[in-house]
Parts: sequence; C-alpha cells; structure tokens
Amino acid sequence: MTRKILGSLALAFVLSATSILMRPAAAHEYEHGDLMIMHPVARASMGVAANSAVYMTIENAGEHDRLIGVSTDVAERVEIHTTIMEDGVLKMQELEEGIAVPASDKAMLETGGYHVMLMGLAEPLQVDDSFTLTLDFEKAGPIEVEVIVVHPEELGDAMHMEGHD
Ligand SMILES: [Cu+2]
Repeated sequence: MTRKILGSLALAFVLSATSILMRPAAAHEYEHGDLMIMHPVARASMGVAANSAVYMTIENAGEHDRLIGVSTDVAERVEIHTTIMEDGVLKMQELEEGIAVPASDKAMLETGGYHVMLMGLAEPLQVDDSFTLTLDFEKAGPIEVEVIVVHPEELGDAMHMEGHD
C-alpha cells in the first residue's frame, strides 16, 4: 500500500516536472487558418502601474483580414491602440476599426506602434507569468493565445521606461 502511494507520488512529481518543462518557450506561435500569431508578450508591471501593453506579430498567408477585438480576464478594459507623434510627443490612440492584417503580409504590434492596451489590471504582471488573451479576427474568427510577461528591457521599450532603473 505504502509503495503504491509512493509510486503515485513519484508519478505526480514527474507529471508536474513535465508541465514545468512544457511551459511556453522564449518564442511561441499559434496557427489560426491562414494566420500565424507570433510570440505574444506583455510588458511586466513596474511598481503599481495599472496598465500594460501586449505585442506580437501576425503573419497572414491568405486574404486580407483584420484584428477587430481583444479580450482577457486580467484587465478591466482592453483596447487596440496605435502610437502617434504629436508636437514631438508620443501619444496613444484607440483604433476603433482595429488593425489591418494585409493579404500575404503581416501586422506588427510593437513598442512605439500598434499594441493591445490592458487597462485596469487586476494584479501587477510579473515577469514569466502568462495569461490568456482572445484575439478576434474579422474573417478568421476568434483564437485564444497565451501571452508571456517579459521585462520591459526585452521590448526595447522607449515609451514606458520611466520609473525603472
Ligand atoms: Cu496604449
């Protein structure tokens, strides 16, 4: 009996060790019809900041599509933003019409450009955490992706460097 319990404990240990190894690697991607969602990452929270942004590249091997909606449980509100330069100052602007993913081309969500804005985070985002984000495309429909939280330095983030060493 004892041996059997030890055996299942050992198995449980092996399984949990496996699930640690199965964590999303440094680069991860999702195939969604003709679309490839490449390496979705979010900026880790610095201090008590209640907002963050998600970046990724969306490759399109098919016809023109459009990212029209994004949702997640980790923030109160999620918006699709672009960054514009106005009077020498970088400003973020909501894109009500979403982001075009041109045919046989790609859309890049990156610092200083398009991004998914997370507003009113339930909890600060810690480096190496991950969370589920649902992307909704006009033609391809919805897909869930796992977003990995990374340090701002990994993003080459010029806009949000305030408040960190
Ligand atoms: Cu924004």
